[in-house]
Amino acid sequence: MSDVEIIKTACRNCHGSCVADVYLKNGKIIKIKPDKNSPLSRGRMCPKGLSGIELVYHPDRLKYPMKRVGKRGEGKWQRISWDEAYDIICDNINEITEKYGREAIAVGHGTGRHHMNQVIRFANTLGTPNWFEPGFAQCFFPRIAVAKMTIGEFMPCDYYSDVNPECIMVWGHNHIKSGHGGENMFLIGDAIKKGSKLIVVDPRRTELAEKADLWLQVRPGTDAALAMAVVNVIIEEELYDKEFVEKWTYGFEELKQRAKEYPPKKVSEITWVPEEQIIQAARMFRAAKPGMMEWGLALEHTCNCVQAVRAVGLIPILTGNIDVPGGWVEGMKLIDPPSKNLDRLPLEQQYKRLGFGEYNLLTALDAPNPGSHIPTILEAMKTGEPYPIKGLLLFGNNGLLSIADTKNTYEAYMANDFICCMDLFMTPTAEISDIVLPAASWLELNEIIGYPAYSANTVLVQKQIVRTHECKSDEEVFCELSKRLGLDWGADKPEDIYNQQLKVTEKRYPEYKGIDFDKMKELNYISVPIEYRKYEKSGFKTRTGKAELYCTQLGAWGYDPLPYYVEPPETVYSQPELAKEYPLTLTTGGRSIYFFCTENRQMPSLRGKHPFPLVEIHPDTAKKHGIEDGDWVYIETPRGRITQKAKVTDGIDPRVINCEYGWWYPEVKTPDHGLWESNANVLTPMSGPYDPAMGTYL
Ligand SMILES: Nc1nc2c(c(=O)[nH]1)N[C@H]1C(S)=C(S)[C@@H](COP(=O)(O)OP(=O)(O)OC[C@H]3O[C@@H](n4cnc5c(=O)[nH]c(N)nc54)[C@H](O)[C@@H]3O)O[C@H]1N2
Ligand SMILES: Nc1nc2c(c(=O)[nH]1)N[C@H]1C(S)=C(S)[C@@H](COP(=O)(O)OP(=O)(O)OC[C@H]3O[C@@H](n4cnc5c(=O)[nH]c(N)nc54)[C@H](O)[C@@H]3O)O[C@H]1N2
Ligand code: SF4
Ligand SMILES: [Mo]
Repeated sequence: MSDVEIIKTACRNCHGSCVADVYLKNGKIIKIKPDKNSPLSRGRMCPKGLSGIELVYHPDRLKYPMKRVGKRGEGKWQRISWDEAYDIICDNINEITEKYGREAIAVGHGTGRHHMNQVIRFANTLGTPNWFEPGFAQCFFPRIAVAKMTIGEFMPCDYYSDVNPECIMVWGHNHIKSGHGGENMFLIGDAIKKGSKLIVVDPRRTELAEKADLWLQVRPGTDAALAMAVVNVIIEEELYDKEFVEKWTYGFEELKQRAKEYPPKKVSEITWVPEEQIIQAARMFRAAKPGMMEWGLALEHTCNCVQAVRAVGLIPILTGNIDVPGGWVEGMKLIDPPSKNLDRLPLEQQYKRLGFGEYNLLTALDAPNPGSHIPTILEAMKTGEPYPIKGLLLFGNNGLLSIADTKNTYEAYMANDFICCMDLFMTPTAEISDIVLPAASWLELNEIIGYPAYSANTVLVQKQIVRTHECKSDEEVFCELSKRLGLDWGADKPEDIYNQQLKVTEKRYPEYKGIDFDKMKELNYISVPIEYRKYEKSGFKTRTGKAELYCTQLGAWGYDPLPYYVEPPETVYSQPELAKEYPLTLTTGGRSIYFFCTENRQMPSLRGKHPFPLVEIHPDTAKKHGIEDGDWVYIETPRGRITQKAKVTDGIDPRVINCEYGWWYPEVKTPDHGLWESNANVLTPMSGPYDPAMGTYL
């Protein structure tokens, strides 16, 4: 084995950062093993990360740039050089800009990957305010934005101290399989083994719900009401942390009045959760020291997303579980995210951001991370109103699978004059582009990882270990495109940006004097100890310096500063007539450990474990419709119809079904690759109403 080199790198095949030992022989990766000292995952990796060799050398990878030669979507492609690809992209950007202005170019990316902030930086540098991400207004960012307004910063769960959480409340989340930090799947297991009690709020009896001491089987979309009832019990029974509330929170009296509107009995009728369980959840969480709140995506997939997130977020605040070991903890900010070059985007362009003036938490100049509103962008593509969008640059965005109402997205994307799509594979979305670019996988690119939201007190590196064919990292493409367009990107190569980020590390932590990307590659990862209760020194970084039970920023924008519940727009209660034809409530979340969003369906070792999309149906409902376990069934909404395989289970309410999202069939060789067969977003609506503050669609 002497000719084998072992290189440590962080896996980024999901949002996590498990460190891997990658075995390299004659320039080829021959083995991937978890690094036993990995600071976050502690020596573990999941099947997605371990399938890295399959990913890197997969025969279907995009290998070189290509241009469309047939009709759009016809599947006819011709290989071109990178040089020619750059020329075509620059020519189209210039032509569209001349005719319609820079804002007519939309820049899209997918879920938070290495290049997320770099895509935003590229859009700002380019001079368009219209960047978007399918998950942005409906995934994770609402939690970040709400946390910033409420407690000054997003605070991840602290699994890293000596203190094991006594109780973990898992709300709309299933982080034994998924979640915003992949490695948490191992850490939640460790915490349970060490004795953490578990309260799970989920319409499905998930793997975590199976292990729970208390499972609240909530009606989908009613979490804001349920959380306010828990808040009601915490306040009425005086279960809150009196000292913390008195000293460190703002607006307790106002919250108390609002919570009176949500007594458990009334909320039980709204949410289908028994009254006693609501009371028990409040008491159990309060009795725990510390208690940890793990909140997930489900809260954000409603058009009342901000208030649902706010309501759930108040529970750890009222119980004083903020910036304490084993609770929510403010990260140590070893580095900042890369600069987004917002200063390169002129003010008059910022005013043109689609959705500006309506969804302030998403689009306003003082929004935490201004981005544009997807339904408004798609409308602009289709109708030219309020102004035309004519060019679409996509960097890891499989929007035909991931954005609601696929038919609408398809029509909107197709209406563009020019689409460039950078991806690892020829997805249904790449297939309707004019240019496709081959992206590097996690084993083929350099990156620095360390956002406070994920890894709190640790920075890690991801290394370019191999390169296959002509793939490049997205960051390299941004550098080159900026150069060719004569734009000020602020760096010659991606590593310059990482070095800029590490300057912050050096400044904040003198023990890392002289650190740069090369040094980081030697160190692999660095951590600093967490300091707790930082607010005692400097207050919370909110407008009032307190944890805001009453949110002054939402109030200043004219939104309700206190959480409230509204019935979702398409339910058996809000639309009883429609319910006669469509009597079941559908959810389309819930992830599989073998897939990441719309990815991995072409990976034999992963697909082999989960070959078909599954729709969960209660045995009574299945019987009523003559369905047996394993049958292919139709699922239909007013938008369309798809088919998935029935998984008959009493872990779901007879009135609810859950189908899987992200399904396309790479093995189907027509250019749509089965896009319309099993894709949950054929079923979902995009027509509004939208969350007033965030613009979130259902
Ligand atoms: N119905 C329903 N819809 C949903 C959801 C749901 O639960 N239900 N979830 C929503 C959420 S939370 C999210 S975040 C979105 C996700 O939606 P997307 O982000 O659009 O989906 P992904 O499949 O994660 O990523 C898109 C593409 O990025 C490619 N890719 C991977 N790495 C790279 C890279 O380094 N560079 C480039 N250029 N490409 C890369 C992948 O191959 C993939 O084709 O979907 C949303 N849509
Ligand atoms: N393995 C794997 N990991 C992933 C992903 C993946 O696709 N696969 N995707 C990544 C992405 S982009 C994201 S955003 C995260 C998402 O990860 P999570 O935050 O864990 O989100 P989901 O798994 O979609 O849904 C969590 C749970 O919410 C439940 N749920 C559905 N509707 C409701 C509701 O109305 N209320 C409540 N309380 N619960 C409800 C579902 O049944 C599900 O069990 O995971 C990331 N990590
Ligand atoms: S959890 Fe995420 S980071 Fe860890 S091995 Fe799996 S895919 Fe990689
Ligand atoms: Mo997401």
